[in-house]
Amino acid sequence: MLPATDADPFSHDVLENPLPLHAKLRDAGPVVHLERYDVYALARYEQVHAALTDWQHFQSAAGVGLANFRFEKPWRPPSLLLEADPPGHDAPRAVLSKILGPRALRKLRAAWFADAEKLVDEVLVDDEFDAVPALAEAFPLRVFPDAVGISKQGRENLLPYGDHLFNSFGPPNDLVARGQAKIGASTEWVTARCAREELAPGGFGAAIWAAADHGDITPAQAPLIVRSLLSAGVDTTVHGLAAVLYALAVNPVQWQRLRDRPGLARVAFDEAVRWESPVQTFFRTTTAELEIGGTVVPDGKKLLMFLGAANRDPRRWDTPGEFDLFRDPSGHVGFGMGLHQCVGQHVARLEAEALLSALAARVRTIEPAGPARRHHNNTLRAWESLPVAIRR
Ligand code: HEM
Ligand code: OVM
Repeated sequence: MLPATDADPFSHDVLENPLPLHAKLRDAGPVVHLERYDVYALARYEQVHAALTDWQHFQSAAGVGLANFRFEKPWRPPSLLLEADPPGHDAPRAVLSKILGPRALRKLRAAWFADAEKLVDEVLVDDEFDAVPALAEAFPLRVFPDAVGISKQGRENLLPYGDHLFNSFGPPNDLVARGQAKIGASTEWVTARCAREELAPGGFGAAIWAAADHGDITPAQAPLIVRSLLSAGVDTTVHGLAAVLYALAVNPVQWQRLRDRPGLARVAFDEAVRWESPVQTFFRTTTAELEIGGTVVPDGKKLLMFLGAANRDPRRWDTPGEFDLFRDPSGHVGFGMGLHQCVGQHVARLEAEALLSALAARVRTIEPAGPARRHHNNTLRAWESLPVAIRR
């Protein structure tokens, strides 16, 4: 028998604290019917991992949100990466993998470390500050748009655009309605930034256009691939950095470990991506009648993968609720897995390594200085405010 629930994963209660729903879904069975949306939920690591690594049966081209692109018109032209299947997915993916790969990022490393040190020195003038605007937002906004190569003007559109995009993967609830009312201008601004003549030489954007000149992708594909960077590259790292700062602030023993061994910065970030899962969920669509854990899921159904629940599944992780720099977090699905696994993960890790290294070299203790506040988003586990007190 297929377990079912009328719980709404996109209600404000759940967005404030999704952990109780995650536990309930994992314990209900390998697949659970969400009656409210007629979709199938996967919350255990085994089934989420299996769905992520089987693109033939769990497709993305019908959209990775609740909307089924077979029947509903997408609110923007679909992403050539996220919302595509092979063979169309292959060329855009190959191009971005190279442009955002570890080798290509080596030339940004020194500058990003220097930028992080400058920002941290500015922020540490105060011994109390809000780490969300001061660090988690400020650092990506300082380095990433420059790396893409877009104009300075209008960058305040980036976070609202991403926030609305990640809301739009969920149901058309109040969060989407509020965004829709004011997102038109940001969408126009983002779209305009993707043109060849807008992108500074040497940046990720210019490299995408160079790949079109080289014939690896078509000129018509280039602007949409630039759009993927502006869509997925900012809010994700903001909330990823906020997650690791929160984790370290509430776990002083882990902060001391990082201070003692600054080489743990990367592990700290990946462990925070596991522990918090800044991207909580994505959907897939079944391409055949499937059997999952003994129950039958019909063809053409939307299926919701709870990355955050898989990343804390006690069937896979020891003491999953603990943020622990001595564990090996590899294998977490916070960046996805398989064909669509985050193509920007090396960018995200480099940002985190730069910022955490600068902090660890300067800050003896960091602790909460008031209640942290969440920002509700249908897809992101996001932050509004994270007041901290530091001692140098
Ligand atoms: C894909 C999470 C940072 C660009 C993904 C996926 C996840 C994810 C879970 C898989 C989607 C799926 O399977 O349907 C994150 C997290 C980040 C982050 C948690 C930060 C902590 C970035 C950055 C960029 C980026 C910095 C750009 C520079 C992309 C793109 C895809 C993707 C273009 C689609 C790849 C494909 O479908 O082949 N990300 N991401 N992400 N990410 Fe990230
Ligand atoms: C894209 C895109 C947008 C949002 C998220 C994402 C997490 C990718 O436009 O390709 O990956």
